[in-house]
Amino acid sequence: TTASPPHIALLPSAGMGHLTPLLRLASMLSSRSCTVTLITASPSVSAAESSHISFFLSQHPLVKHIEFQVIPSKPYSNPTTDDPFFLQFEATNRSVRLLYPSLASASPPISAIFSDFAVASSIAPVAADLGIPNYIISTTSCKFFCLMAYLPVLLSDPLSFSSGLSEVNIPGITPLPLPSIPPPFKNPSHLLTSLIATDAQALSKAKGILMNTFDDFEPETLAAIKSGRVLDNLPPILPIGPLETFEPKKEQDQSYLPWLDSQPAESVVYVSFGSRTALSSAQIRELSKGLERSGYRFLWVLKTSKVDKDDKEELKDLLEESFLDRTKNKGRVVKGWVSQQDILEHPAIGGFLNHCGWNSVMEAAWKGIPMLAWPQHMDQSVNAEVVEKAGLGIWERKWGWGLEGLVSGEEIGKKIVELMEDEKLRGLARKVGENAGKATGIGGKSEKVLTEVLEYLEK
Ligand code: BUP
Repeated sequence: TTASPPHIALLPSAGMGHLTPLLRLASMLSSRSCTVTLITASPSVSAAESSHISFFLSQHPLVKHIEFQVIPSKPYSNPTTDDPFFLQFEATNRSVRLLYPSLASASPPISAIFSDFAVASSIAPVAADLGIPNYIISTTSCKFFCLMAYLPVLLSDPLSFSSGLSEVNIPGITPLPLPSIPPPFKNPSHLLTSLIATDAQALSKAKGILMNTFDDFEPETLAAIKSGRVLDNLPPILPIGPLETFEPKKEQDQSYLPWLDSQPAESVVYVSFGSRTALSSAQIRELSKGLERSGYRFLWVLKTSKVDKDDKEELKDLLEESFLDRTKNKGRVVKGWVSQQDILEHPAIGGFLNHCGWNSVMEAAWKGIPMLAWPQHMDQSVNAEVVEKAGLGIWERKWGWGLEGLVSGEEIGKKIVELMEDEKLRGLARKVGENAGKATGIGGKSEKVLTEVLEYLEK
């Protein structure tokens, strides 16, 4: 008998940065004839997550859906954080065992569970009991993954993050400057830190680690972790990125697209800090000054709350009317969800001022768009260094974490000019785009890795 394609269940974690890559992978598997089951936690934190899940399912009628209720955390039950996404990570982990019956009774039987790193510790015992192989999906850079995987070792030494040190050493990879370590990691009892450390300890039980990155983007770090130099008990490291996007052009309000159509090639700076970063009102003002000072055209996606449902402020309350007036031919400021895909592939876009959320980095890499990195939290400073090293962008280290200090409009303006006028960078970024295309094309390194995993899982 000929082998038939596997049945893969995918379990994402909270936040668009986690959901997006899992939906993309689900779509790729579905188009490779796998049976796909998408498992989602309900209720989701943001409106963007629920609308993307519905949209994905409407585009993929063959994909099965299991929705499970998360057992909510008690409000204010955790003294170390009130971040709704972190609380949802914890609640999801606590609730994963509820999936046991539906996973056990699935038909055809599930060949593998592909689950987010942030649920690694809770899915491992379920998968083991059911005898189903579990692959972990890393939605960040390989370099930041190394830091998370090595975190239990670092936490066991109280001096690892001491302020007297300038860098953190992880075997096999280049040292991480201390300021790039996410501040919560310095507190072992922080909810996020303890969750990540617990998940890291479960990695060795997985069958493999699928990563949304590609060999040519992080060659040294990938070589180190693959050869066991970082930790010697990790399963195979499987870079399969950049993950292909499935999102077709949306009909939703995209009034900026006709405007972009009328701008010269590579003349517009696209500004976005992802779905979870709200800049302070003072920083919003400085950024507006910076954009205006730079003299470049811009498309700016503005968010004022961590969770989209709370974002109620209007543009006119955030920016001076005179700014909006003076720049009305030079730029567009938009609120709400945009299709970043459509924007990044638009020929008018010449640069990307961004927080270095890893999905944004992989999208910019694929399109070969030069980035100005301005990390805001979590993995983003480590990602910024990766971006710089890969030749995809520039990073002004002294700006620090975006949420900490205030960067002046003058400095922002200068840096934007540097981004837009650096022809060498533009060439390097284009090359990154070519390499990304090669990796994901037929016979490319990332494509081959995914094909091999699926062949292995065929029944
Ligand atoms: Br905002 C926004 N439109 O308006 P990241 C984001 N995106 O398509 P984050 C849109 O969401 P984490 C919008 O293209 C990317 O695929 C964007 O993920 C898309 O950053 C995704 O870039 C956002 O990883 O998540 O949201 O900060 O903190 O988990 O990295």
